Amino acid sequence: MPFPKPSDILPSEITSPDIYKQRRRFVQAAGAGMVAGALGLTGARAEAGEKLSDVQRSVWTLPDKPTPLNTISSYCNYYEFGPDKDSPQRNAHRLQTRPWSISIEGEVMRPQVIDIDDLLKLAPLEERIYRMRCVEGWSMVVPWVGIPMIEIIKRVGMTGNAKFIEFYTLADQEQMPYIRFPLLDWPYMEALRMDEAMHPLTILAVGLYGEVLPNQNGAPVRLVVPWKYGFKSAKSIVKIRFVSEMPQTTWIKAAAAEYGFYANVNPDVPHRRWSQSSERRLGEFRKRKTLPFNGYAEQVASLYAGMDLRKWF
Ligand SMILES: Nc1nc2c(c(=O)[nH]1)N[C@H]1C(S)=C(S)[C@@H](COP(=O)(O)O)O[C@H]1N2
Ligand SMILES: [Mo]
Repeated sequence: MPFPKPSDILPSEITSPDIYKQRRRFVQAAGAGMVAGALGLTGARAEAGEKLSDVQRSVWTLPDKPTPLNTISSYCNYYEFGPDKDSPQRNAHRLQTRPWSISIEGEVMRPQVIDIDDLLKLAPLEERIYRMRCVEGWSMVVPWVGIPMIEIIKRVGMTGNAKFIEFYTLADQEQMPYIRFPLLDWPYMEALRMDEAMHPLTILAVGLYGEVLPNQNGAPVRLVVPWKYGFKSAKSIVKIRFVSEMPQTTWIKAAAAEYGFYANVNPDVPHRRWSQSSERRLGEFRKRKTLPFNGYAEQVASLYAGMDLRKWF
């Protein structure tokens, strides 16, 4: 799966575990002022926009020009906060991202509840510039900050029965104004096959542009799987469950004919109601051709060798 060459990683870019485990993840943003300073020693605030410290550049990155932060954080899908592209931006300030923990259960050797601040110390934080493609036909380029999903899998250890992995997200009527409406089957749940979850491109993101994630982009932690349509990338995860059977996800329950389990970006397989052959990158006028696996074919196509991708869309 070429594109990162280990030789491309300079030793100076690798923070030794001793260092990153001790250091606080959050450095005080200049504008955060006295309040952050007063709370500073715990590092527990982790507000959107706070700068993340010790972020390493990853070789799993593309040379595309990132979409502006302002666009990424204002043109969102997060139905718990409303149905329009700008509703998440308007409503997600109500989300409390601390304290926050993720329960890891099911077919694992060491089931556990991980506090978000411990999760941040599991591995060095990496910045990765990824292409993201929504099933609706728009795309963007996002400089995520996160850790590889494989690090969590290694920490809990999977049993021999673990074949799929489910990501459940928060569904709290107090904080999320649209949970009371049946837009989707709450809580929002997405899932991956185990080898997809273990692929080095699959990350849990905690930031973008070097800063703590805006709530509307899935704070405090969201999945990112860049070769799949955006809806696979579940936001604000509270539970990860290892299972033996392929689950019914939220979008399959909503419209099984339109949203498949795999949801790999595929210009040759139209959505029931529109073509997927091209896309509009936010901020650009002319449409681009959509690439198989969103441009990551070289890295991931082998995961699907021998599968009929029209059937397994
Ligand atoms: N919990 C939750 N996660 C979600 C969604 C959602 O509505 N709720 N929308 C998905 C869809 S359709 C897309 S395209 C991406 C959008 O992520 P972004 O707003 O950070 O670009 O989030 C995905 N994750
Ligand atoms: Mo989407």
